[in-house]
Amino acid sequence: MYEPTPDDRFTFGLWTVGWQARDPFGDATRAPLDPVESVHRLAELGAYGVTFHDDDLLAVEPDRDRAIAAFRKALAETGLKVPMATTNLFTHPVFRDGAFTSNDRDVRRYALRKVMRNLDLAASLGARTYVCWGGREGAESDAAKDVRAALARYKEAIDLLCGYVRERDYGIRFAIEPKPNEPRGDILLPTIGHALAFIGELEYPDMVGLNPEVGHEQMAGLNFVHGIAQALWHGKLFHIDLNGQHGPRFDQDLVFGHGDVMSAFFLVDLLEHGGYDGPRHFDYKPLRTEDPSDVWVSAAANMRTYLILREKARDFRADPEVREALRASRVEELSLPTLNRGETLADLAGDDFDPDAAARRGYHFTHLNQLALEHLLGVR
Ligand code: GLT
Ligand code: MN
Ligand code: MN
Ligand code: MN
Repeated sequence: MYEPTPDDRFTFGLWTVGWQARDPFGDATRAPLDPVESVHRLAELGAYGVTFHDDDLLAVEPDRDRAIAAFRKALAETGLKVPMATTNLFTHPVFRDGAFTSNDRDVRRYALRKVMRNLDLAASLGARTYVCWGGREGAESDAAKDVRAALARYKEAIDLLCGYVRERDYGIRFAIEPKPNEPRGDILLPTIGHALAFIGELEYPDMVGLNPEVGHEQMAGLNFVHGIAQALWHGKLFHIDLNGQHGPRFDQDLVFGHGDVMSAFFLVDLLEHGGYDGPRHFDYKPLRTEDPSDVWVSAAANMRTYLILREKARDFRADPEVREALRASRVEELSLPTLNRGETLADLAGDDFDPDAAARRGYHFTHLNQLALEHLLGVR
């Protein structure tokens, strides 16, 4: 039960299991992890694929060609796929004021080169999605950044990179990952909504979507399930970062479900029944308290939690009492267009609607929510 297989399409960033647990107050508690070991371990646990930043491949082998060759060999031995890749535009001090939107033009030019080089590798490994997390694109003070100019440079960068991918026929789409703050005081494109609006201004909007992360929206106090529903509605959920978070505070990157579990339940319900067919990608950090062996316990926990929630969500949808409660709450009625086909606003005049009578009809949402909670808690 709850044993993951590649058909479940679970993927992990190399930087997740490989996190050495350095934080702003303390040194690493774990040694660097060889990407080759990560690939083998994740395959044994039943994952479908791995994702990486250009620099993740160099964790133990500084020679890029040799590191890539070893990675390719591990992929071939295990059958693990690389559906997504991304660029590290945040660790090196050169990116201290950002990459695509650094005030320093030379840095912006270097950032584009760094992305192009890894796009070539990503394409050769079969990746179809390229994530852009602009963690350093932002500011600590409003005097320091001309935000309108920064957005123009952000657009310039994404437009150029889309052009690069089209020229080379890589078949890759970009996924922007919003985050409100950390490491910058304020990050550009802080939420799903901001990023969606930005995409509408791009030269190739069809090539650009989102990679929302659970914790990042929750850091901003937002409802992640609503954000994902809106991304799906726009056709923009290209990829997703699953993890856990306890409300607005620093980015915790907990194991999926180890934060707001009720939200995780409704998220899985939405992903499974809402038309998302991309990888289920975990972007979490094994706790700093943990031993190297616990890293794999935590990797397995992400997948197991997802599978448990998937089963609970299916049971919830199949439960006759839930169906009755959904009807009583008129949830399905919302899918009915407000005007009939052929009707115009003028036809509304003919309605003999009694607002006082309608105001007496409650929605019984509490019962519906309790049924969800009871499925989640395993008592139904
Ligand atoms: C970094 C960040 C994540 C992003 C990764 C992609 S890197 O670890 O915290 O949320 O998804 O660049
Ligand atoms: Mn995060
Ligand atoms: Mn992420
Ligand atoms: Mn049940």
